[in-house]
Formats: sequence, structure tokens, C-alpha cells
Amino acid sequence: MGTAEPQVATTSTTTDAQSPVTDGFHLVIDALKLNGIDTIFGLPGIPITDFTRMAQAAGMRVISFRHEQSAGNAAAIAGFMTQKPGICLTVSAPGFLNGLTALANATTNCFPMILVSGSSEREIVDLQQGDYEEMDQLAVAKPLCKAAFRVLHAEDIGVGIARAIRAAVSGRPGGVYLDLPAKLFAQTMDAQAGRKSLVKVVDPAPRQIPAQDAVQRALELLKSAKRPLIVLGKGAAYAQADADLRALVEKTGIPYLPMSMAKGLLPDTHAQCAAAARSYVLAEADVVMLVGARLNWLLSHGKGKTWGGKDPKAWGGQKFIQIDISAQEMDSNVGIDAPLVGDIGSCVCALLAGLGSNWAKPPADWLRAVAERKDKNLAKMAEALAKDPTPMNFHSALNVVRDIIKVNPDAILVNEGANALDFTRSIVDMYKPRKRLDVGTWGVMGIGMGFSVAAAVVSGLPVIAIEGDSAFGFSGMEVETICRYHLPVCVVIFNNNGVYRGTDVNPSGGPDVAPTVFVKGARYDKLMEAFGGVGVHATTPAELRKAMEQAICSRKPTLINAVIDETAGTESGRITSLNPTSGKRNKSNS
Ligand SMILES: Cc1ncc(C[n+]2csc(CCOP(=O)(O)OP(=O)(O)O)c2C)c(N)n1
Ligand SMILES: [Mg+2]
Repeated sequence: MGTAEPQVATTSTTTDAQSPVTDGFHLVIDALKLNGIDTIFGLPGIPITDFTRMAQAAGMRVISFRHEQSAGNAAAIAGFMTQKPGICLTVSAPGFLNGLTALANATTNCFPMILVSGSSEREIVDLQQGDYEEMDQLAVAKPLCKAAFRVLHAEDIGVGIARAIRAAVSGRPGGVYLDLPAKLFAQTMDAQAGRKSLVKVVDPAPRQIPAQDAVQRALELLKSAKRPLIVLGKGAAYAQADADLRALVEKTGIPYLPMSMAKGLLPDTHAQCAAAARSYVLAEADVVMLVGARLNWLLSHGKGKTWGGKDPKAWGGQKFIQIDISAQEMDSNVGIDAPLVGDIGSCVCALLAGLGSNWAKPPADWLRAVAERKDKNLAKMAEALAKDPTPMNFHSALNVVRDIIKVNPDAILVNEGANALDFTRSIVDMYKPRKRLDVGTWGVMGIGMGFSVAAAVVSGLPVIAIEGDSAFGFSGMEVETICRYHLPVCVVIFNNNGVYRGTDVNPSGGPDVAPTVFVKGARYDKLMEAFGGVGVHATTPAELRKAMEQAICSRKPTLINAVIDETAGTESGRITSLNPTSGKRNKSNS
């Protein structure tokens, strides 16, 4: 393929200020660098191969993946961690499409990223004359992202990149598509004019200050509560308003519930954390303040039995305060009594200022009732964690992970799977903000290795990826990427021989195994060894603990194949009820 690459102007480099001409390649690199973007997650090929080389030559970190979806997931989570748009770079049509799932997932999760894709000749694509990798990528991307732009002329690159950056991070963050046709890269222009055409984005995500009357309304409602609750979402984690948020929670004394990626905003061991009494507080609270958390399916749409409603669609009678940057989020599922629209940092700051010095703590009987439920459930959990069955189950394996995170609170935990996800979320306490990265709003499989690579690249800290064996398969080839860049990633595969469990049988009695079952006793550890990493086969908690400790200490790419009882999981983990049931009775489901 290399011989078919477009010819490029080689007289210019990004560092050569004297060069009379520049070109599209260099203008894109210069525009990104001007805006503080120093890393690209991508996969080379026509028409962007030379671009990746030039970006690397210009001092950018270019992390090359084995599949664009992983590069896209890496860009998305880098955006979440840094509040700067993560850049994913792909080739045209198929590469673009491979990246698109990550772009759509980023948009759904409000992660700022820019999918930059090379594309084919506009004239040929638009006449559908059958170009190499022909596709109207802009049209395909548009409904799946927050904004989509195409740049046709070199002199517009500065504005194009600026618009993409601002769209990704301002207001509610999300995915942005930037279409760069092959011809654009080779276009030349006067170097000085080129430099002048670049735009350094000023204040890309301007603060959005909430209105004072909205702040007062929220405070009054909160003050009137007998059984208040705060729910922290990943929007609150994204905001990086950690100290103020903690002050707000502690000054009000209100029990709080962290959503999955908000775990660790305050340590999960905090006295006010009500995670272990989740079903009790959701059903019983009379005023709920949502901070960067949406009332989507993850919170049962704010109604039904979870919220104390009489039937699955009934409102439970509680009042809601919602802090969100998007006014449109309000009333999405139930009426919001006190909408507080603004960026989370500014909203939390305004609430703190309005609390005054004599804010009354919630009624003692509410706090006592929450504490009782919590203690009871934590005692039950401790009992389950203390068991040491053979083979290991999720609890005995996660007891180890829990200890490891406790002594390594800076390590980043990536997590996907069904049971492997749900048990990890409830068992493994997090102690610091933005340390838990997982499947997010969609519950999407395939984020594991992309998130792990980005987390390690962005932070330099050790990463622990707890992966269902099915979940791992979606991005497993990226263990080569992890080895290639010598990243301190320890992948732990909870191997229960399949999707949810490994015990299903083919109802027809035919020779194929059931659709949820994998090769029994697979040795995923060998996959890591193939690329020079450390592979460990662990069948006991002691072996798992030793291998994880060594991985953290050595920072060597490590994959631990943790053998889990194949009967231990449940269908769909904690979300079994979302499976439709067949109305038709037949042999297999009667
Ligand atoms: C992209 C995508 N495809 C399919 C699914 C459906 N799905 C949900 S969890 C899961 C895998 C669960 O198995 P595993 O990762 O082994 O976890 P376990 O429950 O066995 O611990 C699948 C395929 C999904 N969520 N996302
Ligand atoms: Mg499994």
C-alpha cells in the first residue's frame, strides 16, 4: 500500500519557520500543537500514513493501535481524563467506520473527542463513481456525534480544528467528527499566511454560571428535605471540581450515592457514602440532588419501584434538584423541581456559597436508617468476601483486587464485562477521583484495552483492567499495543468460559456449543507472552494476589488469566430484568 500513498510537499517542516511554503499535513499538526494537543491515537493507512510520521517527527506522541475502535476509545477516555479533546485518527471508509462506534459512545457519555478521518476524492464520492474507500463520511457521522465538519482548503484548517475543539469541550462535551479529504493534506500555501490562519482557541469551555434564583430554589428545596440524597454522576467526575464537591457533600451532611464512574470522587469508604444502601436510599429519599447524573436507565428513569413508585412507571413522589450543563436534560423522564443549569464547578461553588455557616444536617433518624442498612449490607458482603471456594468465584477474586486498589489508590481501574463489571463495581472501593473507567452509559463491551492504553499514556500511572473473558475479546489484540509501548497495564481476565457463565448447553443437542459458551479453560495468558509481556495463570486468590503485586511493582505489561467458577455468574449480571422474554412457549424456555 505504501507505494500508492499521495505525494506530499516535503520542503516544509513544522519547525522550519523560514520555509516559504507549508501544506495541509503541517497545518493540521501545527493547529493541534498550538492548542496544546500533543497525543494522537490512531491507525495508519491511505491517506494519513505520512501524517502520522510527520506528527511524530514534530514531537507529538502518536499511539498506533491494531483496530480503530480501540484508538477511538482511547481518545474518548483521554478526553474524559484531561478535559481536552482526545484525537483519534483513522483512514477512510472502513477505518472511519471502525472508529465511529467509539465516537458515538463518546457522545453518549459526554466525553470530548475528535475523530479525524482521511477521506476520498469529494468529486468522485459525490458522483458515486467508485473511488478507493468511497463513502460520504460526513453524512454518516453527523447523526452520531455532537458536531461534524469537513475542511476542503488548507487555509481553513486553522478554523476547522478550532471549531472541532470548541464543539468537543464546550457546553456538554461530546464526540466531533472532522473530515479531511486526501487532497487537503498535500495542498500548499505560503508558510506565513498558513501560520496566520491558525486559531488558538481562547477559553474553549467557558464557565456557565447558574442563575442566582435557580441556586436559591435548589437550596430551599434541599433545606426542606427530611430524607435528602445526593447522586454523583460521571459529569461530576469530569468537572474536576473535587474539593468543592467534597465540601458541599460534607457541609450538608447528606448521604450520597456515586454512579459507577463517580466512585472515588469522595472515597467509597466515606461515612456519608450510601452505595451499600443503594436500594434503600433511592426508594426512601424525599429530595434528591443529581450532580452530573442523568435520569436514564442507569437510574431507572427516576421512577418505578426503584424510586418507591407503586408500579414500574409510577413516580415515587420525591422531588428532584438537577445540576447539569444542558437545560435540555431537565424533565427528560420526570419533572425536575429545581433545575440548576450551569457547569458543575460553578453550580457547586454557588451552592456552597449559599449554604451559609449554620446549615442544619439532615434529620438524625434518616442518617441512622441509612447507616443501619449500610452496616447490614457491608457485613453481608464481608462474609461473602471471606469465603475461599475452589474454584475461585467473583467474590474471592475481587477481594484480592479490592486489597490491591486499597494499597494502590492511584492506580486506574478499567472495567468491563457483565458479572465481571457488576461485582467489581460493588466490591472494589475507589479512593480517588476519575480512577474508575468503565463501560459507561451504553454498557458497551470493547472499551477495555483502548481505555487502558490511554489511561497509562495520559497518566503514567499503573492501570488494572478487570475484564470479563467475553469483554476482553472485543479489544484483546491491543495487548500487543500495550507491550509495544511498554505500558504499566495489568489485565486480569475473569475467565468463566463464556458470556455470563460457561455452563449453557445447546438446546437442540447438536454439535455446536451454546451461543454464550467459549473454549473451556482458554489460556489468555499465552496471548500476552506472545508479545513479550508477562502471562500468569491464576487459579487461587493467593496466585492472583502475587501476580497483581508483581505487575504493579514491575510496571511490566501483564495478563493474568484468573480462573473463575463457570457457574458463578448470572445472565446479564445485575440487569437480568432488561432481557425480553419470549411470549411463545417452546421446549427451551417452557
Ligand atoms: C458491543 C457490545 N456487544 C455485546 C454486548 C452484550 N454483552 C453485555 S455483557 C457481555 C459479555 C459478558 O461476558 P463476560 O465479559 O465474560 O462477563 P461475565 O458476565 O462472564 O463475567 C456482552 C456480550 C455489549 N454490551 N456490547
Ligand atoms: Mg465471562
